[in-house]
Amino acid sequence: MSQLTYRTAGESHGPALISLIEGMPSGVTIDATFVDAELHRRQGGYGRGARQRIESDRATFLSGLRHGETIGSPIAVQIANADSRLDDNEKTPPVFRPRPGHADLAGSIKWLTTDCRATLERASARETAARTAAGAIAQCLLRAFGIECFGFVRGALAATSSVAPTHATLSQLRIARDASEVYCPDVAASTAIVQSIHQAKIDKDTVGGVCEVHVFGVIPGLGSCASSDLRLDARLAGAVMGIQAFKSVEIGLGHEVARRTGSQVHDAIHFDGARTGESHLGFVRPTNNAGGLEGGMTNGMPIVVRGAMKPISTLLRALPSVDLRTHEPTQSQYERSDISAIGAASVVMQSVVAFEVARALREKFGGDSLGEMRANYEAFLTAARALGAPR
Ligand code: EPS
Repeated sequence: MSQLTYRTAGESHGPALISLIEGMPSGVTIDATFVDAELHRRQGGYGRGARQRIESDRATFLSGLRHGETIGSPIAVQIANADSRLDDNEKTPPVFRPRPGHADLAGSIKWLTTDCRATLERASARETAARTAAGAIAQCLLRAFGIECFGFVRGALAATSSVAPTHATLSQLRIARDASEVYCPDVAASTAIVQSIHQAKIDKDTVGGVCEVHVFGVIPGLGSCASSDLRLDARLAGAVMGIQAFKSVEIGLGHEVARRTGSQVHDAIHFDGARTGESHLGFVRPTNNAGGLEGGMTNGMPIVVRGAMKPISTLLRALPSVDLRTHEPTQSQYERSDISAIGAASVVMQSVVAFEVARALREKFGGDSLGEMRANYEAFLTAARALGAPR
């Protein structure tokens, strides 16, 4: 079974979140410490609300592992909610005044109720803990193929970092990112983002931002131009847009491609026979405007994806709304929330991007065990390197 999929279940204030991952080959070492570290990172970042002082997310593996290695069966992961109170009507009352920007209004109409509670419980970004667990597990598979993912905060409001991640600077960047309160590996931009979030708190407002993920070590040929649903760029965009509050996705240059001519966009192709051991197999591209994807397939350059998150839709100062029971004008209901979750969003984005790359890797190299998958991978690389080589 080489189709890698996952599904999550769970409400924000239900007993637990669940992630069910299918299609992992056997023999992959799951670094549970890394999974928990990613869950911990997702809980952090300047601007988070009181909920994160209640929760301390940890992954409990209910199936699919033996002695810390995958066995080829579905992997069920549980993350317990400490703030579990879904059936307590006093602590978790109905919500009749929908928050502009949240799923409240659309969901209440969809499910034919004037109470937005059920909608908001599932729509809540608390669910991203389960996606982070799935993404961290996918990253354990990617590591076995030398693939590394790096997600960070590119900017928020007026602040933008000009940092240009490379494979060679990855460890330094990780240190810089993890030292930043908003997961931005650029001290000046990080300070400015923290300041903006601080100001938003004073103003009873909220802040979104831009996250970026780079994936290093991906060989050419993942994804496919054969069908639109197989294009890896389309899948990455879908995965990123599937994160709560994300409103746009860019790959490589993104929107900037529309402001340049072809000669300023397309990455020249050179060949360096001394570098065939690198992920690009010697096909060196001096620029990476394509973000590692051409024709919906990886081209051996790092994958670069950016996503913009809107500001959190629960504001301390409330916004104009309507009471769903009477249709009278009112103010949106306040629910405890974050001022900004942009740092957390960068962890989630890294996770969902990693999962899509792992899914594409499974599709191309199949196999039921890691050994079989790796043998297929090596055979492909040997054949690819032989293409066009002088005989
Ligand atoms: C969220 C509202 C807040 C956030 C939550 C997302 O939850 P609560 O109402 O319990 O304070 O903290 O995010 C998380 C709990 C999390 O772990 O990321 C929302 O409405 O989307």
